[in-house]
Amino acid sequence: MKQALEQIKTAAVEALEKCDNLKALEELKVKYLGKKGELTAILKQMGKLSAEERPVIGQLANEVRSTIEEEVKTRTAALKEKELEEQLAAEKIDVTMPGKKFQVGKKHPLTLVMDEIKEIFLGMGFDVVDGPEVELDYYNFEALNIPKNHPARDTQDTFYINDNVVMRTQTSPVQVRTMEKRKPPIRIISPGRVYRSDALDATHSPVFHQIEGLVVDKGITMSDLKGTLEMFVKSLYGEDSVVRFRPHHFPFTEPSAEMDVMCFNCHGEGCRICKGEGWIEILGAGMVHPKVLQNCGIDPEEYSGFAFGMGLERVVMRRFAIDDIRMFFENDQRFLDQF
Ligand code: 2NL
Repeated sequence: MKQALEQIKTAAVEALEKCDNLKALEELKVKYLGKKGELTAILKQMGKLSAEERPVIGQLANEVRSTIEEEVKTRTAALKEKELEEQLAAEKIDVTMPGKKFQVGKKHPLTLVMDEIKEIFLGMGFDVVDGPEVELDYYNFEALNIPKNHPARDTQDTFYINDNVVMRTQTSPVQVRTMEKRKPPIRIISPGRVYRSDALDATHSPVFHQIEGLVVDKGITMSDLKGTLEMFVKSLYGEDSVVRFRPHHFPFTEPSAEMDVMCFNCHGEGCRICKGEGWIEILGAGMVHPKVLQNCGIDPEEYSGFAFGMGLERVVMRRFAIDDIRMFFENDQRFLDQF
C-alpha cells in the first residue's frame, strides 16, 4: 500500500508538471484527489490494515495528499498567469495603426429640399402627415371629384393594381383621409412618393415626389391661399421673390389657379431657364371644391378651405442645375456625393 501511495504521488506530480492548461489541470485534480479518485480508493482499503500499520500509512497518505494539493495550487497559479499573458498578447491594440476610413452617407438632394419645405410649413403651423402609396380608387379619384370618365384616370396615366386599387397619382388621398378623421381647423402638408404610368426620359419619371397642402377652417378665403403661398415662396427662394397667379382648372378646386415665380435668372426678361417666359410655374392651387368637403364629411356651408400641390423634382433640378430627372433614381455615388 505504501508503494501504491508513492506511485500515485510520483505519477501525479509528473502529470501535473506536464499539464499545460487549466481544463486538463482540473481533470487531473479530480483523477487524483476527487471522491472517486485514486487516493480515495487507497484510503478506502485502510480497514484491512493492522493497528500498527494504520497510523503509518495514514500519515503517508496525508503527506501524499498535501504534496499533490500543493502542486495543483502552484500549477493553477502558473497556468492562470500564462493564460492571462496569452489573452493580453492576443488583444493587444497598436494605437499607432491608421484608422479604418468610415464612409458617411449624405442626404439625397430630394430629401434635402423636401426637409427644407417641410420646415417652412412647420414654421407656419402646418402638420406633416403621410399615408399609403397603394391607394383605393375612391381616395385617389372619386372623393376628389374626378369623375369616372376623366382623362387623368386613363390607364395611360395610372398604375392599376385592380379595379378598385391604384398606385396613388398624387398625395391628395392623404388629405382626404385626414379630413375624414379630424375636425377643422386643419392645416396639413402631405409630402411623398407618387406614381404615373409615364415613359422614363430626361424630364419624366414614373415615380416622383409631390407636396400637397390643405387648410380648412371657418372663413378661409382666396387671400389666405395667396398670402400663405407667397410667404412660402419667399422663404424658399428669398424675400425679393415675385409671384403671380393665373386662372386654371382642377376638378377638386373651384376657383383654381397656377402660381408662377418670376425667373431668378432673367427677372422677367425671358431666358433659357424660363424658356423665354420670364416666369416659372411652381404649383397649382385653389379653393377646395364644396363637393370634396362634403365627400369628407365637412359641411361646405360652415367651412371653406384652400389646397395646393407641387412637384418636388422640378424644384430640386432648378436649384442644383440638374438636367436629367433620371439622376435622382440611379443611386450613382458620384452624383449623390455632390450635395
Ligand atoms: C398640381 C396641382 C393641386 C390640390 C392639388 C387638393 C387636395 C384636396 C382637395 C383639393 Cl384633398 N385639392 N389638392 C389642389 C390644387 C392643385 O395640385 O399641379 N400638382 C402638381
